Amino acid sequence: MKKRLLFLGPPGAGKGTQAELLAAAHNLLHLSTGDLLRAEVAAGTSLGMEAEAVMASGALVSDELVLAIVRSRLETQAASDGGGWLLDGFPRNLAQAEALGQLLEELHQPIELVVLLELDDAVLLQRLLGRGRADDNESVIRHRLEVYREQTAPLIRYYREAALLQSVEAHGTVDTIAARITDLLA
Ligand code: B4P
Repeated sequence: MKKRLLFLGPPGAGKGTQAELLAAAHNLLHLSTGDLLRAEVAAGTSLGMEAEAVMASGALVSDELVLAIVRSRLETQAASDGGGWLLDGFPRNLAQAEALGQLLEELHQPIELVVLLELDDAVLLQRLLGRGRADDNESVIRHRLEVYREQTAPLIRYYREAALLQSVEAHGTVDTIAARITDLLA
């Protein structure tokens, strides 16, 4: 079974929802940069204070900051049991993808599968407005979708050319989508 995974997709596609289920089912380290950043904000660390306003606007937090967080988690995981991991919401742009590639080369842990969750903007908007997180109001969501199209969507081609990408239709119930993803892991 593939156990070094990356979830890609627009905000609200359900990356966090699916990643949590899959990580629990297969004992993978679930690394959500969004969750890690929100934890820093909640703890009031200097990193959190730097990230807070950026997240509230829907823009991306600086690459240096996000990379530092991911590097320390992946190094710890590699040094412990070397078990699998699932990256959720990272990388978000080409610079992050390239830095991740270098880090994984150092750790001798290449990505085995990139799962692209695909969903229409209208459904994304509905889901996010329903979730009601601090950064889930309509104008911020629209900005996050623009940022996704400009900075994150180029990763689709990047990972497709590396023959790592598989797409999943992200309409339907949580269980239906989870089954579609599980089929790709064999
Ligand atoms: P994230 O935390 O990554 O959040 P997201 O993309 O908005 O949501 P996700 O796709 O995980 O959707 P979810 O499962 O929650 O990013 C937030 C911010 O953090 C970014 O804007 C940025 O500022 C910063 N950030 C994060 N990573 C970064 C990085 N690498 N670099 C720089 N900045 C970074 O699902 C959404 C809703 O839909 C939920 O309410 C859920 O319950 C519902 N839902 C899920 N599946 C459903 C289904 N099948 N049917 C109906 N509803 C469903």
